[in-house]
Order: sequence, then C-alpha cells, then structure tokens
Amino acid sequence: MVCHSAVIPIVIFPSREPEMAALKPWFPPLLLLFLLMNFCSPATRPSDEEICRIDNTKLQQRLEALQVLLLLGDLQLKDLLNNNYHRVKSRVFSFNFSKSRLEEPRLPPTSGNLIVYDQDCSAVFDSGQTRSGYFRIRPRPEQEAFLVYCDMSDGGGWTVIQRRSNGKVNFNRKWADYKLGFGLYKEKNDEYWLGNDPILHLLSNDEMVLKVDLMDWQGEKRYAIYETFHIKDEQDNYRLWVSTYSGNAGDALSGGSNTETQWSASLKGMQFSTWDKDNDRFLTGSCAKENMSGWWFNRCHVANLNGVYYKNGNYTGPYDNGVVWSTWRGLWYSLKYTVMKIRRPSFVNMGSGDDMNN
Ligand SMILES: [Ca+2]
Repeated sequence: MVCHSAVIPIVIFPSREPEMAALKPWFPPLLLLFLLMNFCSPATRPSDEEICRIDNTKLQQRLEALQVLLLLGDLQLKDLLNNNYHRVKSRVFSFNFSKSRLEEPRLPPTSGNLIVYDQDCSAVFDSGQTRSGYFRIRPRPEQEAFLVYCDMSDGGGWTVIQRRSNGKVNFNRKWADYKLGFGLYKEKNDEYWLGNDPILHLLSNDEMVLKVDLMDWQGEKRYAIYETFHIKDEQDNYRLWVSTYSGNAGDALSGGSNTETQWSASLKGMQFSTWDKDNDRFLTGSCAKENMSGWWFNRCHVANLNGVYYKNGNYTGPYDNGVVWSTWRGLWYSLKYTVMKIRRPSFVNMGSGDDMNN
C-alpha cells in the first residue's frame, strides 16, 4: 500500500472575492489532505498503514498550525487597517457594503395603504414612530419582514439585536437557531437573539454603530459604543469586526487592555461558534460548549453576552460562562441586563441608555 503524496498536483484556485483571497492559503493543504485520505488504499501490511496514519497526522498538525497563522495574520491586517494612527478604515469590509448600497434600492418610507416596511428602527423613527416597541421591518426587499424591538429612547432609532433580562430564554442553542434567531418578542424586556441572518441583512444597507447597554444586580448601568459593527456572511461564519470604542464599560470586545489577553480574547476577526459548529481558536476544545452559548469566540473571551444567566451576579463553576463583560465586573460576575443595539451613524449621540426599567 502506498500513499501517493509524491504525485498529487497542488491546485491553486483562482479567487474572485476578497473572502476567497483570505481563505486561499487553506486550500492546498486542505486539498492535499483530502486527496491523501482517498489515495491511501486499504492496508495490506500494517506497517504501511501505520506510515500513512503518521503522515496524515503530520498533515493535520500542519493544517492546524496554518489555520492559526492565517487567523493571526487576519487579525494583524484588521488592526493595521483600523489603526487610529493611520486613520484608514477597513477596506475588506467597506468594499462589500459600498457595493451592496449601489445594487439595492432603498425602500420608500411607510405610507398609504400598501404594506411597506421600514428598513430598520432608524427608518421607523424617521417615519414618526418615536415610542419604543416591537415593529416589523424589512432591511432587504427580497427578504421577509421580521419583528424587532425598536428602542426609541437614548436618542431613538436603535434596532435591538440581543437582550438578556430575566433568564427565561435558553441561549445554549445550535447553529440554525442562532442563524435564524430565537426568543420572545412580546414584552418590553423579553429576551431574544435576532439572528445572524437578520443582523447581516440589517448591516447590508449601511454601516452601523453598535451600542451595548449593561446593568448589574445593584442597578448600576454602563455602556460601550463601537463606531462600526460588521459581520460577514454565513460562508465566513458571520465573522465579526468592530472598531473605535467609547463608553464607560471598557473595551471588552477587543479583549481588554492587556496585550496578552487581547491575543486570546479579542473578538475582532473571530467567527461565530455554537456547540454544533466550532469555529473558535481553541484548537483542543470548544468555547461554545464550555460557555453554553453561541458567540464570536476566540480562545475564548472576556466578553460573552449570550452566556448562562446566573441570578445575583457572582457565580462559581468550572468555566467563566456567565453573561460577562469582564472589563467592568470581571469574568465571574454575570450581568442582570444586557442589550446589543445598532443604529445608523447619523443618529450617534454619546448618552447612556435609559430603556432599562426592569
Ligand atoms: Ca475549538
């Protein structure tokens, strides 16, 4: 039995998309590994089979090392592009958004007898609806309208994409649930995850500001604002990018102020993971399983708002898997109330949220 590694040509695929260009270094080793696995004919001598297994193991290790290198390179590239000293914005992301804006006409405002939905809560606010509540919106003409909570306090026009408030909704969900969204959409403080696809559709129309509102069990409130918030499509596992923090809760999405922590906990450039789809950088385990949530895990995090809802704040256990924003209350304190909400940049003001009345 022979492993035909010496005669397999390495094919370089042409890349048409920026995303494909980023993935290109994966393809030769992936293809090589795949072909190797198929070329190894059934064992006639144990020693040859053993040799083949060792070769496969080595290739697997090399593949994993390359994946880590690629992720690190990607992080460095994003940091360079968004470095304040250079004042250069991420072309990787802005390219697609500019393109989508050109291709998709904006919906007319809600009026008349036709059922025409607003694109987002900013548009709902513009149309004169200035009281917070649930509205049906349709960010993209080809998609179905969906229900969302519009926070019209705090300057108005905020589309709420995530809320934790009472622990009634299970956030330990599979990929398909996080993709489409889940939770309750009735009461003011009902918990939900809007869904990665709906969030993606919202972000395709315009760049968005992300604001995170937080409250601890003593009623103290903090917030974090990110000037831009992007996620990529499902093919890239909804890879996250945020830039330019301001606020008083700390920049936990960037991994905090410690450089060593940032390397392992910054969520910038991370893909989304769930217990049934592990895309994190923790090569020997699953952050989603440990943290019992879907999130943009690195290895693993210092901020996870989809974690386990521990009542009364402080908690203990084998994993720091609470509803965590560690730059404010640490990894072992689970917050009482969290909201992630997005809005067009033209609405930006820097006040803190006043919609947390539970
Ligand atoms: Ca993993």
